[in-house]
Amino acid sequence: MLLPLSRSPVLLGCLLLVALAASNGVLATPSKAGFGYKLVSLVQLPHGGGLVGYLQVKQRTSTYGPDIPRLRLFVKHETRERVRVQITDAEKQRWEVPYNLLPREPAPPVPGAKLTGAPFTAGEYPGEELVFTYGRDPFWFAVHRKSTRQPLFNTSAGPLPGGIRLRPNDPYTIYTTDISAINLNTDLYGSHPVYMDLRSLGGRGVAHAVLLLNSNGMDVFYKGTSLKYKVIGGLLDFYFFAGPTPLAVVDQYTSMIGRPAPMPYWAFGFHQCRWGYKNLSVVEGVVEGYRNAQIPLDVIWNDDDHMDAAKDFTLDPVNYPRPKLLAFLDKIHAQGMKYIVLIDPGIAVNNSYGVYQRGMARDIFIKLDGQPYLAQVWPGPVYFPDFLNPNGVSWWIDEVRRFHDLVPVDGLWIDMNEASNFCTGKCEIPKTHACPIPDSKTPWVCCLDCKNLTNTRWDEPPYKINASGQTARLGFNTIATSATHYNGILEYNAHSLYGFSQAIATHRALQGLQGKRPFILTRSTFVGSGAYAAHWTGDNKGTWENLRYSISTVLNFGIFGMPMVGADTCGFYPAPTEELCNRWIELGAFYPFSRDHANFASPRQELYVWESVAKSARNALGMRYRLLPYLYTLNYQAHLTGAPVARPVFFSFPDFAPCYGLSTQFLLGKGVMVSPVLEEGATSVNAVFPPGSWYNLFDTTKVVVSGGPAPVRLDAPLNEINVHVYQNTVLPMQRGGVISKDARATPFTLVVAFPFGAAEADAEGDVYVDDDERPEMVLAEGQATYVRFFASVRGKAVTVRSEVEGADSATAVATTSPYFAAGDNAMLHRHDGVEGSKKSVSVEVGGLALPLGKSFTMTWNMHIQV
Ligand code: MIG
Repeated sequence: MLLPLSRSPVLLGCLLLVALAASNGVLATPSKAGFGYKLVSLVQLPHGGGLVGYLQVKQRTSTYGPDIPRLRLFVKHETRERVRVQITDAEKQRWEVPYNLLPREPAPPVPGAKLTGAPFTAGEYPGEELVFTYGRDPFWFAVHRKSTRQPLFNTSAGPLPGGIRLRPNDPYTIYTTDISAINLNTDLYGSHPVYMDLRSLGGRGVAHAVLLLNSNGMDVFYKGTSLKYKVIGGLLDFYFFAGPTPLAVVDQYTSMIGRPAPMPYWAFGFHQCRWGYKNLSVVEGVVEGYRNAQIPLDVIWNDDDHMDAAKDFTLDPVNYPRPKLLAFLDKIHAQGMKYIVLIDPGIAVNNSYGVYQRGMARDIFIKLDGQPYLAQVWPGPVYFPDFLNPNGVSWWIDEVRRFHDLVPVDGLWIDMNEASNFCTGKCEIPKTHACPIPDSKTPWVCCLDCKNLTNTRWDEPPYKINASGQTARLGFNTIATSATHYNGILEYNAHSLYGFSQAIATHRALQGLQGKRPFILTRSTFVGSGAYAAHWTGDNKGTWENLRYSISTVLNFGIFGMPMVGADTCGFYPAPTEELCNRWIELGAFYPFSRDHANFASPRQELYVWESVAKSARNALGMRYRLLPYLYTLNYQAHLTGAPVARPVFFSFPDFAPCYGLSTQFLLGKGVMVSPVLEEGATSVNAVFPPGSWYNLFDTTKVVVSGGPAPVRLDAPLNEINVHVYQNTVLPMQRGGVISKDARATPFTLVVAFPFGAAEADAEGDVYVDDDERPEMVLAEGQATYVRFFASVRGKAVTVRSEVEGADSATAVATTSPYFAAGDNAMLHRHDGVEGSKKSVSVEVGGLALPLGKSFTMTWNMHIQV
């Protein structure tokens, strides 16, 4: 529930008063004496099936409509570390996130056969890690940790411990909205009603998470001592994840919502995009500009400029003629570069447009009053395909296939899928004037004839969430909330699932089509989107403030299970300064998803435009490309365990409370710290380092030995960014290059970092290698290799040992020569420490070749003088 942008991703403290779900019946927990519900029965289902109980309303109210008289409570410890508490109408089924979109354990149906079990009379219901407790009259519930009895959540709104670091903001509105990301404290493109809570207890950091799985609009109020959810539909379906470490939390969370999608290797290369590459020659010139400047570039993008009259899946015959585009793609593909284009969900209403005709023939558009719902986006009048409709999905898969036959794109960018509409309400094509294709210079002017819908409870619900900062119109600049999807599903309920459902359909389309690992970039996201797509943070501004916000947004998405994320480097609009663009690429080079993108009205901001920016880019992206094997290994780990690629510092140092609120620095993986300059005019940065030795990756002779929370002042001249590797780390690196395909063919180097001056210490690391084309990212013999590195320094000897996962016949290669040699390229650099007589023991082992899919073990014995 941490909205992007405005705050650090840390919630400290706990508490909670739950909720209220209005609109087809209200369910409310007690706030005033005599109100709320009482628990009238409770049974334990056999075979660990959970608890089922019934709640009776105590005294009816009609604040937001009639109360639901009887509620059904369902509690289940679904895993050791996860408990689910679901409250819904006992008599009739309510809307919930469709199980086919987000597969999960079913709850018993309502209404259903009477559930029988043994009466449950105990005061608490323990699982392995978490305990559910409750009160009968009035009904309340709480969840606490079994081991420590520490309370995590309590609806009786008692006083709770801990300080809160979250900036109070009333309310946090969650409802997918196309509102540019420069706006703070508002609903944005995605819906993630989840938070992570990290507390320092007796010097130890302890984390858990709470998800309210619900796709309806909601306001969440944070009062400093409590949270209140005001949800306008669906169920109260809470999931509690026990942690207790931040990594355990994301592991537990993504095991439920879906593991992050594996990304192809090239996706970790650098991407260049712009709205307004008006023809193919301009695009060719950009690729050339990067080559000439020797700045890495893997992927070149088109926004909607390649389209014929802004219509999806078409090519502008004049500016992007197909034969020329194909020749260009042949050329860049041969070099290992990739090409991605944008599509919008709105399909132009146009009888001579095949995509539209086929959609009409298959009846797959969202409807209002029995007719396709008419909206307006870039092509003018449009209909929105319904991705909840199985025919809509198969139609989409077919359209993607047809487009791919036309243009062999390597991925798709799905924009505007909140969904965004230039009009509001029920609209018609005007009879009196033409409705032209909107000019991108005067966007957002609705040319349809529209009337606001005020006549249904879905358009004007009794409780108005604060969507778009408006208090009146839920359907403002989106699909009317009384419109219907497949099977009569209301837009009111499914609104925030639109981008999620489109990402799933697009993923299926690309996967089936290419037999390769799909790459999809989506703007609107929901719980579980990370299993299908990458995300960029939307329309940001080229300001220092927005540069800073990008970090917390990126970190939030890592926690949301969507680790492939980045912000538009140098800002989407209006115009970055040269200095800002320097600092932005230095930071952006370390976003998991690294792309420069700009608005048509912005001046050109490709990285070669300014010589100083080019220099910063060569430096920072040069380091990124050397770190590609590490980033790709983080991608593998994200896919296995949900571990974010870019992480808050507290993920590795949960006991180091001074880093809890830190969103000016972050970690890549476990031990690579990025400390960017975020202030105009600064040439140094005050960085916080958890205790230990941190080696500057650009020059490992520079070491920070941190003793505690006091910030360390680091030099940061205009073209330099500080990136440090933590002690006890073995970092796999290669030589880099300007295209990832070439970079990944270069020799490996291991950077091994020990505590500064230590005579005895260990370090470890790992690397995952595969061909990056297969849809699955798994360790399979002959297809992928996963190597773990162990290094130790004992006295004067450094040993590096590697183990291949799954290899039974490992061979050992050992040398005892003082300076390691294992092949002609092998080298060992020893760096002497900088401080007095103490010597640093950061070493680099080079000349490492990792055969793909082969079992092997390498051992080195290296003696260095320390
Ligand atoms: O109404 O396709 O966030 O990245 O350049 C604007 C044009 C539509 C919004 C996206 C932005 C993209 C732009 N799109």
